[in-house]
This record gives sequence, C-alpha cells and structure tokens, in this order.
Amino acid sequence: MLKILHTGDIHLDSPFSKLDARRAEIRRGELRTSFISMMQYARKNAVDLILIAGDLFDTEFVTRETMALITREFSLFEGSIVISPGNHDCYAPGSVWERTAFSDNVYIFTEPTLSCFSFDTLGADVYGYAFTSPERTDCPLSGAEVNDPTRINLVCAHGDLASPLSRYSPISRSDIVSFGADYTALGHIHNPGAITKEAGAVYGYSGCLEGRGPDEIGPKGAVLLEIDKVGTEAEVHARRIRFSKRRYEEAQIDCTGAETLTAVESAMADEIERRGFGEDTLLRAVLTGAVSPSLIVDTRALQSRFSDLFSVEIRDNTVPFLDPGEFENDRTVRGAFYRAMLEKIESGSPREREIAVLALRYGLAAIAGENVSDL
Ligand SMILES: [Mn+2]
Repeated sequence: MLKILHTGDIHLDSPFSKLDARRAEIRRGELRTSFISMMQYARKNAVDLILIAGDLFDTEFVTRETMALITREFSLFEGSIVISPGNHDCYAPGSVWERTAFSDNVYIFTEPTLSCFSFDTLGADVYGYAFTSPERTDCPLSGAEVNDPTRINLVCAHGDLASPLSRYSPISRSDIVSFGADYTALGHIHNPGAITKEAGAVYGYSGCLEGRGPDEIGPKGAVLLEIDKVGTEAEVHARRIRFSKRRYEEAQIDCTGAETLTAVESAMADEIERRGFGEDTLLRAVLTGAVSPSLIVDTRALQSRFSDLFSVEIRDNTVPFLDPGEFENDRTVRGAFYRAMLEKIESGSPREREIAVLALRYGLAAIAGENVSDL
C-alpha cells in the first residue's frame, strides 16, 4: 500500500495584511507551525510520498528563516517529495527554486511541459509540470496519457478546474479522466470541495493549509491517500486531515426585533455557541433583520464582548423596523422627527435613504437621552 500526503497552496510568508500587526505576526508564525505539524505527521505515519501541488510560497521573496525551516523539514523526511511550482511561486530563472539547495529526496518540476518522475521502489510514476511564469492558459495534460497503466500513476499539478477561460492553467475533468492517472493532486483552489471519483480517476484539491482571510472558510489541511493497485485496478482511499491552527468562519446573525445591544449580543453568543466557535476562530458576523429604529449597533462595543474568539469582524446589515403608525399621535419633537425621516427613507434617493436611516437611529437615541457622541 502506498501512502501519500497531498498538499499545496501553503503560501508561506503570506503577509496576513487584513489583520492588525500583532495578529498578522501571530498568524505568520502559525502558518509555519502548521507546516511543521504536517511534516511531523508525514514522518510519524510513514508516508511514502508528499505531493506539493504549487504555491508553497506566497511570492518569490522568501525569508531566510522560512527557507531554513523548509530545507530542514524536507531533509528530515525519509520519503520523497514532489513539487509542481504554481502561479505564486513559478519556476523562473533565478527563482527561489534555483537558488536553494534542497535535499536529494526533493523532486521539482522545472519545465512547462508534462514530465514524469519514476519511483521504482514504490512502483509509482508522478506526472506534472511547472508554471514558469505567473500565468499560463494551456493545460499540459490535454491529449496525453500515462505511460504504463500498471504503475501507480499520479499527477501533481497546479491548475484551475473552475473555468476554461482561467489564466492559471485551466484543466478539465475530461483531461483528467482521459489521462488515466489513479489520483490527480491539484493545487490552486483554496476552498477545496470534495474529492471526486469519476470513471476510475480520483482527483481533488488539497485546499490551503491555513485560511488567510474570510474567503478561505473553515478548518484547513491536507489529503491523506492510501492506494492499492492490482494489475490496472487501483483502490484509492482519501481523507482530509486538519492541520490548521485556526479557521475563518462566517455567521449570519438574525437580529429581528432587537431593541438593545444586549439582545444583539445574545443572538451572536447563541450562534457562536451553537457552531462551536472558540479561540481558534476568526469570525465574520453579519447582522441582519429589522431592529428597533432607536437601536444603534455599536460594532466596537460588541466586538469587545467576544474576546474569547481570536478575532471578530462585525458587519451591520440590520435595517430599522419602520411602523408609520407608531409615532402617528406623537406630538412631541420625537414624532415630528420620525415622520420627517420616514418621508426621506420612503421617497429619497438611495444615498438620501442611507443617511436618513442613520439620522433616524442617532436622532431617536439622542432624544432618548443616550450618549451618542462617541459612537
Ligand atoms: Mn494558491
């Protein structure tokens, strides 16, 4: 049985620039730590082959510290490592791939055309190609087939299954199926979806190792494969292993009917508890629903009440609940103000409407005697 770890899109040395400086530094360290955990896992579980399907590095500028870490981890691994440079870390003259002395167990595709590394002790062939510039609009697998269908045939490639017009090596399902590999290890898409089995071909994305922003949702990791092959029939078992220290998550919080910030807070707390978010979570909470017109959602105050999470970003998409009858008989300044704003909300331009909604909220809060000066 052949044991393979399929990873990619690690993007070491990513700046994490959407976070504040302190958290960004923590995250850069955590990404390196997750990489180490993955390599330790491969050693402890007697993995034969690691496939890195591109974007090991975020850019061609790799810190000395990161490079020392990588070369050390690679040299400690007893199996072989195959790397297909991707669009973020393409194999170009003078690139980090050329400048670095890797251990003998590291095999890097250097050509844009399809080529193959054969591992006779494993009975396996690994096909792949390199990005040699940040974009390419062809797919080297197209029209090609494996050399020997009785070997364990693998592809390690950076390419885009999502669109035939992609600038990042568009690859089609029919290219994969007709090529005839037992497993195709893909890189490029960071939210990986399912591992697919189709006409004897198994293929999928590893996804990234750590989410780097709110669009890279959920726990991240690598794919562990166990492959047995008799004749030309391969049995492929694939499962995902989490290595990410943290996860980005998004939650829609329905705040309908809320009259106070405490009510919004408890709606958030309920959802956080229900979904098991904790110190590993970077949460984007989107508040929705029609709320009391006098409720001002102070997102900074709310944020500070969820310090158990690693970070929380709050988007206030609530709208005021407007009831023309509510202040109908209110002859005070409050009723007059309400009616004036309501008119603008109902008939103004989108910009006027937006301002009137805010004015209504602040105005009603001020009339009610709340301190709105520092909101
Ligand atoms: Mn990538």
